[in-house]
Amino acid sequence: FSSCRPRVFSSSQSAADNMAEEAKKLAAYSAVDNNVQNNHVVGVGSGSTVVYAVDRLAERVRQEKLNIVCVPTSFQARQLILKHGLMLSDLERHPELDVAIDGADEVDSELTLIKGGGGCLTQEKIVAGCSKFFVVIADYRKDSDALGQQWKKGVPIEVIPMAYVPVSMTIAKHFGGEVSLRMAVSKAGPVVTDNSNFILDWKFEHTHNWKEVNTAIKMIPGVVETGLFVNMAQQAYFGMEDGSVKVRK
Ligand code: ABF
Repeated sequence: FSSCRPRVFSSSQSAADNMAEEAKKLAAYSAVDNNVQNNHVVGVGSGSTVVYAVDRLAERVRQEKLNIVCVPTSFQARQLILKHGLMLSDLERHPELDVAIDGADEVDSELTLIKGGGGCLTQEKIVAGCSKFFVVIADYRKDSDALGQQWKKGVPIEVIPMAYVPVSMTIAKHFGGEVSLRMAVSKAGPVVTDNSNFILDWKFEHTHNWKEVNTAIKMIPGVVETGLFVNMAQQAYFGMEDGSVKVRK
């Protein structure tokens, strides 16, 4: 099974978690209502916030008889599309998308993102890169002035399994911080992505020129993709604690 499976909250989740869930729904509904039109090809992201976006997409298709096609970014996204009876497609049939809607782990003031907390960063970045318009949806906890302020788990980096040690050493040597192999919850072994690769989490110590760092890390032999999305998102919709929606452009 992919690591990009929707998280299941226990019934005893705190009031704070309930508030965050409401905020996710607010952001997702607002982003879908303001950016998806009839005959659109829509990139569907991964994670728990996107679940609300797909709910709203399906509702609008039913109510407005919209003709839309969905391209998934993970096993989880594909399952969501199928579950809602939405039209499933892929990049072979639709290499150019009208809009991609996806979550994020953190969004800074310049719309630079950390993504990949759920392990789906590579296909998410490919689909976002194929879209004319890329919209991020998130609750207020992801709204940040600088990467690392809110999200403490570091930048996910997808690597070819045989290279994870030298890649870890190179990143730590050139950029500092700590690099760890992402282990499955069971600790029985490493997380394996939808592309059969491993994930490293780089806990950086200070802010960087993220455009330069992203390029440099991608050049390391064995690196497949980073969770740094630089100059890719056009808008971010944040559901706020007070029930409002903040849009960053
Ligand atoms: C995907 O889901 C990932 O890129 C990101 O790490 C994660 C966000 O999950 P959630 O919406 O559950 O916070 O978008």
